[in-house]
Amino acid sequence: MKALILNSGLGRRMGVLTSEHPKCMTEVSASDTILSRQLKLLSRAGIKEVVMTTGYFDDILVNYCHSLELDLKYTFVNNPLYSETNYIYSIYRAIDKLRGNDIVLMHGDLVFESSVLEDMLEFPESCMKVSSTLPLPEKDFKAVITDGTVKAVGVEFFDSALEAQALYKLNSADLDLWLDKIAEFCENGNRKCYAEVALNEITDTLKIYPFDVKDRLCSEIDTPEDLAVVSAKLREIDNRTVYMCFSTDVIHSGHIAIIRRAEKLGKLIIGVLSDEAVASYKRFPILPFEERRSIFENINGVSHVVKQDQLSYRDILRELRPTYVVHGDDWKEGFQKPIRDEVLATLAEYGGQLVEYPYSKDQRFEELEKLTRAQLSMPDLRRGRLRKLISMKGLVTALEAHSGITGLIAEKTTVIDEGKTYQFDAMWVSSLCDSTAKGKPDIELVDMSSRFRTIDDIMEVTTKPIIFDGDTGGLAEHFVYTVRSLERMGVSMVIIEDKTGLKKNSLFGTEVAQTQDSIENFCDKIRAGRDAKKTSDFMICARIESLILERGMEDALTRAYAYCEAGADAIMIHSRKKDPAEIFEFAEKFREKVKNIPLVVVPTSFNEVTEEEFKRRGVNVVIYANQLTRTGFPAMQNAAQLILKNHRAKECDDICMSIKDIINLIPEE
Ligand code: SPV
Ligand code: MG
Repeated sequence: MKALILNSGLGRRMGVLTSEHPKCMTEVSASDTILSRQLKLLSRAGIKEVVMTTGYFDDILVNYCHSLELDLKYTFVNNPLYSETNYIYSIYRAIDKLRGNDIVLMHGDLVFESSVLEDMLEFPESCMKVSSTLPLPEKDFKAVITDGTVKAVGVEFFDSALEAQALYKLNSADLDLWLDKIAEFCENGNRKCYAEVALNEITDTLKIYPFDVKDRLCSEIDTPEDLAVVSAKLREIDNRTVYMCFSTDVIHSGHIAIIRRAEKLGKLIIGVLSDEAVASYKRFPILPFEERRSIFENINGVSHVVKQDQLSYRDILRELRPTYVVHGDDWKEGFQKPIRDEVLATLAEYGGQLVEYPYSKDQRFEELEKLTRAQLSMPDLRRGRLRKLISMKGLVTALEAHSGITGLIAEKTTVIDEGKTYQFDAMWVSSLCDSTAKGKPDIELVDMSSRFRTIDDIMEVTTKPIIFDGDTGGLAEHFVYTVRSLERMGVSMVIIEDKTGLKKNSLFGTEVAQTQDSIENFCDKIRAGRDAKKTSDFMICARIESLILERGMEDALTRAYAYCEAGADAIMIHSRKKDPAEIFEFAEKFREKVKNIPLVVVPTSFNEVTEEEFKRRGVNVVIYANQLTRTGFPAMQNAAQLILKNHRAKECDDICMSIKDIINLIPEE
């Protein structure tokens, strides 16, 4: 593809502005002339060769082009009769340099925005710039459109016409036909008409399609007034900003392609999603925020990088007010749709625009993504993630899981509310629910091998961190083996409670006989566990039963400090009261002394307190300990009763998941 720029004319209507150089050298901005802008845009669009016709101030023009030091090869063709012929003759003189090439043809006084050229070059057919939104000019070019193609170009046509400019992309076969006609005209002495007069004679054989740029800038400069209007528009274009947000830690060619397109729309600002926001909807980022930020900072064409703290774009768009937001069109459906809707609403507040490009799936990227997910489920990567999430988010949530399927529910359930996405951060393998699933009481009856089997089932199909309910931890001599096994499996935290003897579920409180361990014994157990673990990732959490057993706040706090001293990585305080007052009091007093050790709560009874309030009060882990079990079993009992009552299954169909859905629930890998 070559460019043909017609620069033989003088541009008398520009007055003094063209007294020392041709019109194309008129400045349109602080850094560019009409010509330097054209040439830079051509070069950026990948054009390597420019044929330029010259006339007035020929030498000045040639020297000027070379002085720009662009990566372009020039062929200058002088029209010695520039003052008495039209550009039809200039083109005629350049015929040898043009035949057989695809070309983009433009008048030397044309100023257009980069996307006009880029998009035109991507248009598959020969085409001419028109605008369906601009009014028809009185004296300038218009194109008559019939049956979807350009039938005639000239200043005299008004019917079925659109505003047009001498900016064409011509495939070589079409160009050659036009050149033949131009040659015929010039050789018959017809050198003063527009080249389009020759074109109009052959529009039955040569199809030129209208390329509608609507309101995008593509104007010629004929007068100082035109210059003022175009310069102002260019200033507005130069001030345009584009915003894109990325969460990825693997950049592929599809991302680069979309960045290339985005930067052409204006100054490109990249938002990089914070670790917390990524973890909330996707998967734990392999590369932390700072790394991801520096990758984008080093991509050519990126003006600067900002942090986007949440999945919602609303706040950042209100702050930056970008002219455009660019995104792949994949978010029109699915879980990102509400975010897109919110972007559209926010852009509408100030007149911004959403630009969407077709989303290109990249096979290698998908494979990498799959691999990354698989890696995240591996013990070494999974184990440390709870600690990281706590320090990243301040407060993490865990949902009970007692099987592969409940693990998948804890892993995948997503809720989008007001542009924010919510998922559970971790899973709780409860002794109550694990025992219940096996039809056994919660009295440390289910042995460790069976409990480990449950962990294994969950681990096989999920990636999120696991918190294991270790009951009393058993004897200190046994606990060290449990610690090592759990750590090896990739469990992130074990919680052991300071009870001894036959443990009963805490929610019985003092209704059943339960013995609290001595501080000394329990501290010994914590110390033994601490010494047994091999990594700092693995956490031992000491659970205090003083409030459950009604031993008072002082006892709870004394134990908390002692357990921290003994090396507990976290403290869990439990209560079975509906009123959260004692939990709040504990949290407040504990935080007065201990700042950095995470605090865990299980709000089964005090369930009116929100996560936000817990966070404010210094809690770091909220465990929803049994809700899947407690909702699942009544549904199953109901189904069993319906079948028994009706002597058939039809009546319980309405409450059943379809066979198709159940089959599709778990996709094969
Ligand atoms: C469990 O879920 O097994 C627990 C929490 O230990 S609680 O049932 O509240 O004691
Ligand atoms: Mg338990």
